[in-house]
Amino acid sequence: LPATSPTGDVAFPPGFLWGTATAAFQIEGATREGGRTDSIWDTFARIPGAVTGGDDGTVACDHYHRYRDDVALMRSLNLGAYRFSTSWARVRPDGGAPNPQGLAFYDRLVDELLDVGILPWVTLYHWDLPQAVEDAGGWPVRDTAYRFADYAMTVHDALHDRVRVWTTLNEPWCSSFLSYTGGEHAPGRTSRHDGVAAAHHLLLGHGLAAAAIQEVDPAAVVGLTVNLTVADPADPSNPDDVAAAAKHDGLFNRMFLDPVLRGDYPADVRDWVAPYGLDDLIHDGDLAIISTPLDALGVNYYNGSCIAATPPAVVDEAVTDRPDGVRDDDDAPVRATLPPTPSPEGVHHHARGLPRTAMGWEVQPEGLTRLLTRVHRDYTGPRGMALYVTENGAAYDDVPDADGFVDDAADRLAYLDAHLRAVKDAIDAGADVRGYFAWSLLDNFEWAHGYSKRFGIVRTDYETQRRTIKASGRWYAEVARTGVVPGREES
Ligand code: PNW
Repeated sequence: LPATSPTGDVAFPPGFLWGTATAAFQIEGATREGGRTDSIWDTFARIPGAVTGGDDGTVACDHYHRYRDDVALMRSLNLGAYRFSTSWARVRPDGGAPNPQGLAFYDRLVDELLDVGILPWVTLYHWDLPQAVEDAGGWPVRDTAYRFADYAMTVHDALHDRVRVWTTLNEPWCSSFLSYTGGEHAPGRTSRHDGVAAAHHLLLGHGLAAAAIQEVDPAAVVGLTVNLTVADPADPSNPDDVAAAAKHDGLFNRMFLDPVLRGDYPADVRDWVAPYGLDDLIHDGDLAIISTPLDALGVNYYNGSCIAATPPAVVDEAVTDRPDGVRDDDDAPVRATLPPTPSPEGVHHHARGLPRTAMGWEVQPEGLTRLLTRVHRDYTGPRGMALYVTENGAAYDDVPDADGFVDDAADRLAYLDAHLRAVKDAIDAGADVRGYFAWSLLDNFEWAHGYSKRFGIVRTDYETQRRTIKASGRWYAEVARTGVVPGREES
């Protein structure tokens, strides 16, 4: 496997975009400043046991006040692009009228980025729905799609003179199934009906916003970011495992890719979710809106999936022994090993003994090569669309020295190195991949894990808010400067 063996220098094509990614709720803090009101993550974090350590987003990385320093940090890392999200609850508090103070923050951030020559890559929704919109029904309600498109245009109006790249949603699988069916993310519901309805309305909101931006701004680069996996059968000679892997691929990958890039839900997916009411949710014209032609697709990849039709013999204690109490009921069965929850009926995740990150996620870089090659072949290539890896990275249990420096050469740096080699393998195989964003610029609020999981290439000291570039960050700065992943010594 060329992607995993430490070999020589790997040069990326000229113009390849090097960036890092963050999300508003994970870094901004200042949740009660500048007119912002609660999002579903503010509310969720107040539920005892919902977030590890009782952590919340009140301060986070204090990026709202430190954005100038953070942009200077990005400049010192030689980054060409910065993927960040805007907070709906800051821009339209309570989902209501536009808030000039909220917009002014993103205005300043964009100016600061442009001043140092970093491309602003705006994501309009990274999971922080205004609580008031949730109170009106949230994503399972059709009206939320229209409210999202309206909010999207508020941001576009304010920034379009300087922002060219627009991503509507980050990871609709997470904001539907992980949030409304798995109960693991805000708003913490556990209903398959709600998950399916949320998924359709997220896709509808995506299409409405994409079309509205394109109509007023033909030069805009408009895209969607999805989290994808490669689903491999545990036993390729067992037809039940093969079918279970296809089901996982259907409900995790194709349920989102097909309507957007092929104009319809796949037939097998329609059958699986029919009991949860998908057919009634689809109004005439929805699929045409959802399949609005896009300029780019963002792919987030963290791990592959090994799928079987039956549970593994040994249940992973680290996962089932949840300190916050397992929220499983008939609607959301307990997961056997590894993410994601919820698993559809007859879909079981097995561990393969691959190395794991601190999230418990298996490290499988060659999966990224196969994934990008497949997405290019089946979805984006025929449409002439560009692919970007909009997130990839790893949490590890960092041990800082007295100066706050983290030597993560053996884990996070190695993870990024292996995955970048995998991206290059996909490019060599013909996939039109034009950029890569490391997740994340900074250690930040890792959702239900709070501050206990660190994904940054820069360390955040949450006591002092001091940022210290890790070994992986120094390495990535060189990659971004040279466009070359340097050869590694065999250890
Ligand atoms: C992504 N899963 O989340 C998000 O876009 C980031 O905000 C987040 O910090 C990062 O990855 C690391 O977790 C995911 O269960 C969370 O399959 C869970 C899953 C996938 C993506």
